Amino acid sequence: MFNVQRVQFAGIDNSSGDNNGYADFTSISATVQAGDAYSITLDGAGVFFLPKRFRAWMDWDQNGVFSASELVFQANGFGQQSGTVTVPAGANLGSTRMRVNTSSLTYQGACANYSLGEVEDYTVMVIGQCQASAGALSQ
Ligand SMILES: [Ca+2]
Ligand SMILES: [Ca+2]
Repeated sequence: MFNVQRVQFAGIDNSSGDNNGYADFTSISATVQAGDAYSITLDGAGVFFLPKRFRAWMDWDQNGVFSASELVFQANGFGQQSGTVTVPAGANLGSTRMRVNTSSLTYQGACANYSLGEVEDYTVMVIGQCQASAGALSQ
């Protein structure tokens, strides 16, 4: 047991427990706006004396590859870890895959196979920057 226990990001709040290495939660989605920043919190379960390393990627260009520049979060410790993810102003709009992982002794890549940890995928819907405006009451 060494797994991603809970993922919170932009409306996603999924307490998944142990999914035996990998879980496809792409049916769960968050909606984010290009150019805006959102908090992310990842929690894990494991062995008390091993720190947990967390990473998250967003496939902003939707090319099916998590590149180094798409690593949006990285933190380690014994408890839950939080940070901020800023959606690039130029991110492609629409369905974007988010991948999170946890590992112990070293950080792992987005496509790594490794023994101690877990990987989960989610969907992030990127919408365009809101350009609303409103007038004031004048007399
Ligand atoms: Ca899990
Ligand atoms: Ca990509």
